[in-house]
Amino acid sequence: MLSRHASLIGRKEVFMGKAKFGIFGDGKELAQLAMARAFQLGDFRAGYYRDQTFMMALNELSVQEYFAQLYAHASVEHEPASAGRLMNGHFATRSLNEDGSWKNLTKMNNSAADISPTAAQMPKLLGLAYASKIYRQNKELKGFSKFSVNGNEVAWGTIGNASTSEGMFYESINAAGVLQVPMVVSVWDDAYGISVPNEFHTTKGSISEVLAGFAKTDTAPGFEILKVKGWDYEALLETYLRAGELARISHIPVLIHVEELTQPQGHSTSGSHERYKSQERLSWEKDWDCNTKFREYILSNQIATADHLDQIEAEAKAQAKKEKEAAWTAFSGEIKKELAVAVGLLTDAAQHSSRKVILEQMAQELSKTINPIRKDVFTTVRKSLMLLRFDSNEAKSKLKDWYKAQGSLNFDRYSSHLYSQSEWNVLAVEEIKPLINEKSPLVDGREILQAFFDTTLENNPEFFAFGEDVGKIGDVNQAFAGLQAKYGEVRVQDTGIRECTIIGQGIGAALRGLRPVAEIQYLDYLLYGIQLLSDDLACLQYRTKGGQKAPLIVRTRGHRLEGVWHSGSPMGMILSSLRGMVICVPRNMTQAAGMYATLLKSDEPALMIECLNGYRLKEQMPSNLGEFTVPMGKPEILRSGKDITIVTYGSMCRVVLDAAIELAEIEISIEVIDVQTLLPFDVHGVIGESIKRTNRVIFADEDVPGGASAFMMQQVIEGQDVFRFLDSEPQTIAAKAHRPAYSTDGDYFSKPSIEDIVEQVYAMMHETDPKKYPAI
Ligand SMILES: Cc1ncc(C[n+]2csc(CCOP(=O)(O)OP(=O)(O)O)c2C)c(N)n1
Ligand SMILES: [Mg+2]
Repeated sequence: MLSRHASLIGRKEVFMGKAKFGIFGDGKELAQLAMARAFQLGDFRAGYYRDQTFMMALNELSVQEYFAQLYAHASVEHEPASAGRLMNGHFATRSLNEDGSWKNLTKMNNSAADISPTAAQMPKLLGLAYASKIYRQNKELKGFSKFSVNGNEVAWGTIGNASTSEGMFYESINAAGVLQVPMVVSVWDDAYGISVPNEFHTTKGSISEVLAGFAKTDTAPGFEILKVKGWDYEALLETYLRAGELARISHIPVLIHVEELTQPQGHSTSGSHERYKSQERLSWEKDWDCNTKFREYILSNQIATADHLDQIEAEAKAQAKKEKEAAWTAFSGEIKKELAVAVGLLTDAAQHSSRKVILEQMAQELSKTINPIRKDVFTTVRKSLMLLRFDSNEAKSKLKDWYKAQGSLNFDRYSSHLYSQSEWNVLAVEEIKPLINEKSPLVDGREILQAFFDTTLENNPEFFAFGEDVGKIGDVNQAFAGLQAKYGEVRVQDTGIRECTIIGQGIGAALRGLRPVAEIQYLDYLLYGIQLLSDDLACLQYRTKGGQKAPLIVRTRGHRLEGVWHSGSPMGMILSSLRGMVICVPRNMTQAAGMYATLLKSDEPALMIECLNGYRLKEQMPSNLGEFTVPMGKPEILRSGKDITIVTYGSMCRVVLDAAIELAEIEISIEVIDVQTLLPFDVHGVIGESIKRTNRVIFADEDVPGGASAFMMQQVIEGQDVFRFLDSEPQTIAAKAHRPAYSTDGDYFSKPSIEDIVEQVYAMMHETDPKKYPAI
């Protein structure tokens, strides 16, 4: 009843204009009570916006916190799930202490941080369940007692009936069946997805029927598939306790199809369901409302009297109202205080200004705002500072100082935690140089990686790797060759061809203290997983304001090889969608091994793009593998020069270095810089310093024009104050806008070649000194 009244009041708050949007859990209460009964400490939930009752039943969400999120109260204390960063109905518990260290998750009720895209909770759910399997099977993880007790933890998922149409849902279900992980998925079936009924979503209109082929048999493992009515409390309890037991004890995945749920207030505040539901359906929903049915059940079984239930409801309603008011007072009180200070400072500044009348009027209007938000305050202050631009007095300075101080508070409120703010952030990892001398053996690049993974598997029990062909053959380029035989299938694992859930498997496992390397076989196939990386992993720390972390390393290989789908280098796409992750672009395998070591010492998620053509190139084997680290955000000058700086990364380093040799023969001196990591990007301004020496710069890569080369240019030109040192227009060199055509000729005419670089550099020199460098 408390949850129901929170929903009913919530909708009114939106219609009164106190919140922008509302989506509520009414009509799904009873099943969630049953799920909460079966949920145990250490378990995880990954679900969606209907789960408020479950969270409240576990005492992980108060009604006050619920309303704080509805109002977008930008405060961890008041809104612990997202600090006001997410729409209402996005639930999360805080796995981390304030310093970013892990809490003891086995002593908590855990909920992974929700995201809005339908079904995108599923791949992560798979990973959360899979972590239990790893903890149970890898006996060396006994010391990881903060995260698991013998893998007994169940991952509980929830999803709407309509959202099961997404590919991610089926991919996750299949993977869970293959992996046999303790995952219990509840489908809250209210027969609709917004306005669209089940017949348009699901073959046969029933998800449990469609999934029947996944059911386990006496001889073949699979799913336990259960069906239950969402208003039948006894059956719900029995179903959930049974599901929990099967998953917990035997690691059998379970699907619970919860039918006959309702939406008393329709889908959300965006519309009314009277528009698309028949009168018959609407009246059925009224009669079969789970709370109404529960009341009938209690009365008919004489568990409580009608008076008692009325009293409970009245108390629940009063409590919901009281907590709503407390949430509003806390939220609006903070802003009203800021508003009062701003009005005071503005009025003072007005007294000394020739724009007194208009400034006073602005202050007055601001003070009269009904339900003010921060935007009202700061719009007025910023507009007034523009009006005061010719003034110079103490009152104006005070206003300006206050505005500046609020700027850093607002940065913390709305923009902090894109990257880790803990002591384990990547920038804090100390550089340790690789030990190489003339006696160091010359080996294939892939052997360096293989040796690195070998020592890491040996020394870090929480480290493991999985992906397509990673297990038995040790990945398609052999960096894990022989390591499954040495460390077992739990540590080095083959998966199905399912990039999206490979990523989800990694996210879920990393959320539970493990250090997975999830492999995507080729960079071009990252597209299958990039939605999840973008929507879930990259923004995880940000959207929980440091409440959760998942330091997953995604390993892939890209750049130069052959053809449209094996040699793409879609770095601009990656950079734009994965802010919040570290993006490593090592030029060789020694650098890659050092970067992996850095990442494993940090708590940030990362994407590692190895050079496809680098595995068989010779490199010297360092003697301190696993120890040496490559600093993030620190470019390396590969060749010094005085005429032009060329900034590049990955496989293009060799192409540019070869071009630099040819250019040296015609007396053009090129400084070549490898950025090494695109995110973070050159944090100490190494490139800017180089440009101050050469006064010319070209940003080169093999992405499309305007992709990552444009990103690098923006970072340097806007971020490193070099514009005034440039004697030539800064330029980019990129691949053609189309994907690379097949074979060597296709590559030559699609990607930047040595000749392309030589000619573009020469043209730049020609422009500066046509006599010395006549047109070719
Ligand atoms: C990928 C994606 N597509 C569309 C939406 C918009 N959307 C939000 S909820 C919803 C309907 C979901 O219905 P269902 O899964 O049955 O859950 P219910 O709301 O009925 O509980 C849609 C289409 C979304 N959030 N994500
Ligand atoms: Mg639905």
